[in-house]
This record gives sequence, C-alpha cells and structure tokens, in this order.
Amino acid sequence: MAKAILKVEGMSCNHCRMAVEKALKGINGVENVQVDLDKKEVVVTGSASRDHLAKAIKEAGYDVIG
Ligand SMILES: [Cu+2]
Repeated sequence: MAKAILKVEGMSCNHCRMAVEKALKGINGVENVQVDLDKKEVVVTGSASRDHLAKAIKEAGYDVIG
C-alpha cells in the first residue's frame, strides 16, 4: 500500500485536523489518514494519487507546501 506524506500549512487546531481528514477520506482509494498538527504533516495510505490528495487539501482551505 502506498504512503504519501504531505506538508500542510495552516492547520492549527482540532477543527482543521478534522476538516483535512474528512476531505481526504472522501477520496476514492484513501485507506487511512493521520494528521500531525505539530509537524504540520499529513500521512495518507492508500492508492489515491498525490496530486489528488493535494487538491482536496487545498479545496478544504489549506496550503500544501511539500
Ligand atoms: Cu483549526
């Protein structure tokens, strides 16, 4: 199973974490989402493409910086 780690700017609280998780879990092929607010990291496992993940995060209102 593929694993993608994305650096996301703008997540500051539990609400942000939930919003990003919800956006990503709605994508076909996403198995699991872990958000680390301290590291500003989102770890996604599954078969969805990185571009697709980044697009969903941006649409939820956060910036993908890497
Ligand atoms: Cu927040």
